[in-house]
Amino acid sequence: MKVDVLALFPEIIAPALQTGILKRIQDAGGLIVNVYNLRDWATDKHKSVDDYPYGGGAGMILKPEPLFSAVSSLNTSSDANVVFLTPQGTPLTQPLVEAMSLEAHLILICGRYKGIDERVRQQIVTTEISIGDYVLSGGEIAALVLIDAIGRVLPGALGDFESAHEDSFSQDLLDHPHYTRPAEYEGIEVPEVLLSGHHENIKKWRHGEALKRTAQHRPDLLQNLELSDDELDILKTLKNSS
Ligand code: 6GU
Repeated sequence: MKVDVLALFPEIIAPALQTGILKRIQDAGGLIVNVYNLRDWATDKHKSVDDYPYGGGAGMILKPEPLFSAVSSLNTSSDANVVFLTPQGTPLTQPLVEAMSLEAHLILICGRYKGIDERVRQQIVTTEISIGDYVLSGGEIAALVLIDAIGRVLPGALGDFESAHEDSFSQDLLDHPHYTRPAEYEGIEVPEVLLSGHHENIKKWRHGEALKRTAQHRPDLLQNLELSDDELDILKTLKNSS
């Protein structure tokens, strides 16, 4: 997969790509990321990429010309998914990440200031994505979030391929608690079932804990699930204890 990023602050993105799983998948050839400065496509002598909004109001708008020429120089075979990172976009979810991970070429447009000229959105943007209901100062960090989330599900990214499928959200529930050694820390003990070696009981305990956490932190996720009687019983004990 190839990802081209158009940004006003490429230096926010480039260093983060040089670490961990993102570096490994790039070194293995599974992912190519190029980060470009949109200013390289500015046409005037001041290299300006933004301008005042028609109709007035606060904030600056990214001009159409640099974005049109940058995208046409990067999208030579016209088959890229041109993604605009914006708080007005479709909320990013794990299924959307997995769908996007199957694409061959993404061009990510990072906004700054008030936004981009609407003609860019209409004519060249194919997907608009938001990473959550809050406002960032620019799309660079959102682009990084998207690249990280996609990178880790690409084939070969995780040493243990299964671990991506055991993730929180791959089963529509939040993750269960985890423990490592020591078995007792400052008097706080690891739940006994985890030391029992009884795989069936461990699996049951983990599922129950995942269910309880989801009910406490993200009850909205349970609306999408058909819960078994056993699962409903677990949630009932939660209600009685709180
Ligand atoms: Cl994609 N961009 C900005 N600027 N703010 C955001 C966002 C994106 N997603 C959530 N907030």
